[in-house]
Amino acid sequence: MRRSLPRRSHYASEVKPELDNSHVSLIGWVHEIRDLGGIKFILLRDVSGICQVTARKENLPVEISRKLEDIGVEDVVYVEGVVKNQPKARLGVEVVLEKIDVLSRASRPLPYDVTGKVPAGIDTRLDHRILDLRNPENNAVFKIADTVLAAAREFFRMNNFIEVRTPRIIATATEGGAALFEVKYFDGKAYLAQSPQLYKEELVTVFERVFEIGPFFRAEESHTRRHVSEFTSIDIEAAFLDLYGVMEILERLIVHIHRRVIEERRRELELLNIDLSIPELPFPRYTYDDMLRELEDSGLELEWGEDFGTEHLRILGEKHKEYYFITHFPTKSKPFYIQPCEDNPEISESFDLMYSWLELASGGTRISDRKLLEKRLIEQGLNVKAFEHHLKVYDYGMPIHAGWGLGLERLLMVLTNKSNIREVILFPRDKFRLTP
Ligand code: AMO
Repeated sequence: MRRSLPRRSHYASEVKPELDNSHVSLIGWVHEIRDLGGIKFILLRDVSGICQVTARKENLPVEISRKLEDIGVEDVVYVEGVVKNQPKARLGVEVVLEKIDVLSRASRPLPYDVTGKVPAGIDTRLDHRILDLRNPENNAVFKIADTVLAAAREFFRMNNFIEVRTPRIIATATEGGAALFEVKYFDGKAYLAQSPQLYKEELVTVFERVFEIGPFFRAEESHTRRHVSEFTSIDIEAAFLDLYGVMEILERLIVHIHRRVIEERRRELELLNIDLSIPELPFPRYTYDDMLRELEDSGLELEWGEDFGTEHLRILGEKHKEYYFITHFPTKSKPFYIQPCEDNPEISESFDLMYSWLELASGGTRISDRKLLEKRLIEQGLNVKAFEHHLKVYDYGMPIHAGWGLGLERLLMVLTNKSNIREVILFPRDKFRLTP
């Protein structure tokens, strides 16, 4: 027999002054209890928000009063009552309790304060992640993430991209060997994919425009606030475009995401105290050489060809506070698949999308000529034989193509104004964290 499930008439956020005198039923978690003797306030939380339930003991049957004595925070409860306008309550309204049932009891005391009144550092928060996420401010980030992902998919479909899924278990590195996770694979070994790079390039010969959103893995030795071992990459690859074409797609995607987040997540933005606006197009574009000159002017010189370190990025970020592109990096600083410029092969058709000092995405035009790709593999000290399957595809008709990879979590840090990437990942993984 099917068991009867508790049913709510309204979500907490739907309890509004318009419902004055209506009878409602709610289900949720007990967020907070305030007991003033004769009167008890229960803040009831569900996915939509928090609503005040007021129990005046003198008006209640003994049996219900007894149940109320026993209520603890984070218990799951079913509540029935009548809505009353109450200017003193947080939503201008309260539910005057008539009935309460405990559907599931939480242990007490709980190891962590969900309300956030007891401040906790990021490690304590992550150790108790599920309780931490029950705090509406902390889970607001992930409701925004939900909108970001839906908006990205919507944008890609509108622009004729097809969603693909490439392997996470792979035989060769694409983004440099150092950060590879090795896994035992039956009697041999394999690696966890660092990006969908080679597969997405191959797939443009079938679908012309592809995108993928998925987890990728990097064995990052350095413990920073912007690197983790498992991150989500939003990747595209498009035939018949060069770096300029895909940069335009990227900036339009960012604008589309801002627009959707503003439209759909007003409550979450308010909770996080964020005044999000739609960035202006086009984003400013600077070359690597422009940036080198800026650094020189600030007294922090960098040798041509070197990658920007954190201290360089911090200086650039002080002047460029929002979204901007850096283009034409030295070829030797970029992966083997990036196209060198025809008129100066020392420079590549590459770019990074930045927000202040944070790198959000990188991409570029790819090499579409097999001979040149083989030459670049050798120059980078890679084993050409290991790439045989990939190289063959270049004999089957490989168009000019370009693409990029955008770190979802880095973008979320920008949208939610968080300074540690771990805050925008449900269960982050880094060198020092494999649980929960
Ligand atoms: P890249 O290695 O620059 O390029 O990665 C692209 C974007 O992914 C994010 N990212 C990370 N986020 C969190 N933790 C990490 N350890 C981490 N590593 C990368 C960043 C970064 O900008 N195949 C190319 C992309 C392309 O050319 O299409 C690539 O992987 O936001």
